[in-house]
Parts: sequence; structure tokens; C-alpha cells
Amino acid sequence: MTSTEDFYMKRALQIAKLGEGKVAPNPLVGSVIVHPRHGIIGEGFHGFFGGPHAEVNAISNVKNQDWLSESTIYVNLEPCCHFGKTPPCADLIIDRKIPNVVICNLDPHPLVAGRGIQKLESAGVHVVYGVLESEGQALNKKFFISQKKKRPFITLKWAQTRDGFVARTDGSSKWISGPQSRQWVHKMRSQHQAIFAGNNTLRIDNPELNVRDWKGPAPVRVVIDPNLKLTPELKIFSSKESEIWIFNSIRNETVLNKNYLLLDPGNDFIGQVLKVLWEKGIHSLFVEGGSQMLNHFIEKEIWDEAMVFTGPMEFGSGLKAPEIKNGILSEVKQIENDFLSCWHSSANE
Ligand code: AOF
Ligand code: ZN
Repeated sequence: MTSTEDFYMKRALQIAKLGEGKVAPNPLVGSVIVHPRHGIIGEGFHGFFGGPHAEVNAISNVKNQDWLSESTIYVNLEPCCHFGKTPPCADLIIDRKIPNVVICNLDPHPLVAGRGIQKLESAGVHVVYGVLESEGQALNKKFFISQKKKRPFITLKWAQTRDGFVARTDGSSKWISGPQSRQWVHKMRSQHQAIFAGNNTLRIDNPELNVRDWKGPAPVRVVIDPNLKLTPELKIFSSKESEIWIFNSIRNETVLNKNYLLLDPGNDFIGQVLKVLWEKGIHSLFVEGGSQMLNHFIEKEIWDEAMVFTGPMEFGSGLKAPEIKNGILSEVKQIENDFLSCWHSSANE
């Protein structure tokens, strides 16, 4: 049997999801206000980046504001106590005299991290936290893991044949996985703030790296091109609907949708790119290959999830697929004739 606290927190987590695709790099947050006699009197969620927080929306949705002083507010993230783009939620809760707060996860934000709870408690508010903690962590895994690691949450993705190759000996790799798997890939792209691919992949596969087969946000496309050698005819440059960040050693300027960013020559390029992405608020990254790039992330243990599509055909020889190290297989799904293996890094356990 679920407790009352679990019941209402489940609802908060459910409505938090309504912000999916709109709030990154902020977390998904939902809030439910419950009165002992009238039940749920208000609900709200964080709906867009820079917009009002869940608690603010839930509180303003309560018709009879006098009931707040007898109610409990459920929220899946510790109420903030800092002035960000919006004023502190803890102050609003105190101001409206809400006597009870139930929280799922603590906010790792360096200006909050327990101080939201402290502020509420010192004002006499009764606080409970840790309700459905692991569900909340799973919902906001990109937020929690990126905050902890101070780099984007990284998902690796590739498609391999049944006998473990990502390309034929001539480099070609078209159609390893079927159309529905490709739709899944577009959905996954839209769930990340940026997509990254190595130059061999850009030259040989010539991908657009945009979201065509799914409705959702168009992530920033990231490439590393130290001497600006990638030719303008590549599809990634001709599709204009999302930004391209071109890390290079020559130019530092923005031209239409192209953002040229300078790299320090001779230094770990990928490390530099991850640092800049983090600092510019890109907190999730989808890495689409090729195998050299993917192997780099695996070797250095800078990845959080890996989505591996295995198609039905065999190449017999060719370019070997990367091999996961220190990963835990969490799920295998069948998608038409393909299998999708979902891995997560054991470092995040
Ligand atoms: C809350 N309730 O609904 C959310 C919170 O720039 P701001 O002002 O939007 O602040 C963003 C930070 O606030 C975000 O990184 C996270 O720490 C917290 N998010 N806090 O009390 C909410 N979305
Ligand atoms: Zn807040």
C-alpha cells in the first residue's frame, strides 16, 4: 500500500514531466498542494526555462489562498532559496504560511543544497524529504548527474550488425538498423540539448544531425574541426533549423546559425568541448559516433548511458563496434527486427 506521502509525490512527479523538452538544463519539477479537508487544491509545474518554478504555479493556482495556511505542499525538488531567474520559492512558501512541505530530492545547486530546507525549518515550517527519492532521481537523471560531474550528461549511441561491426571495410554503414529504430534515435536526439559526431562520421555518413522523425526541440549540433577543413556541402551545414557549434583553432565568431568557438591547440579537445558546453548551459549531449569517438568516451569513462542498436544483418568483416566497459545493461527492447540495448555506467551506481 502506498502512503499518503507517496501518493501525492507520485502526482507531483507525474506533472513534473509536463515540462519535458522545455526546461533543460533545469530539472523537471512538479508541485501539488493538499488541504486536509478539500484534497488537492492546487497543482503546478516548471513549464519553461527561465519561467516560474513549480511551487509558484501551484500556489497561484489555488483559488482560496486562505486554505494555504492549513495545507501541505508536495514538490519533487527542494524549494530554492536563491535569486536565480525567479525569486526564492522557500520565501513564497513562508510568506503564504504553508505549514508543511514534503520533498522528494534535495537540490544539488551550489546555492541551495540543503539551505532551502534550513530556511523553511528556521521559519517554523515542518519539512519531510526523501519521499520517492529514487523515482525523482531517475526522472531528473540528466540534471543530477550533470550537476555532480560538472559536465553534460553523456549518452553514447551506435548501430551495429549482429556480428559486431559498425561499418563495412569501405567505411559504408547505411541501414544497419530499421526505420523504427531511426525514429527512436530522433526521439533520443530531441531529449538532449546537443548532438556530437566525429569528423569521419560527418564525411562518410554525411548526417544532418537534426530531429526529423520526431516532434521535439532541435538540439545544438557540435563538431570539432580544428583547421576548418569540413566542406560546406556537408548536410550538417545546409540544414539551418538549429545551431552548429564549430570548435576550431582559427575563428571565434557567430555567422547566422554557425557559432565558431576557439579551442586551445594541442590540448585534450573533447575535454575542452565538454567544459565549454557545461559553462554555456548545455548539460546533456548525445554522441553519435563514429567508433573512434565513441571508444574515446568509453576509454576515458566519460559517459552515462549507451544506446546500442543491433540490426539483423552480418557484414563478416569491417570496422569493429565499440565495446562497453564498466557498464550495466538495464534493458533490451525489440524494435521491429532490431534490438536496442540500454546501458548505464557503473560509475553512476
Ligand atoms: C524550485 N522549483 O520548480 C525548479 C527549481 O534560473 P532559475 O531561477 O529558474 O533557477 C533554476 C534552478 O532552480 C535550477 O538549476 C534548480 O537548482 C532550481 N530549480 N527549484 O524550487 C522548481 N525548477
Ligand atoms: Zn524555486
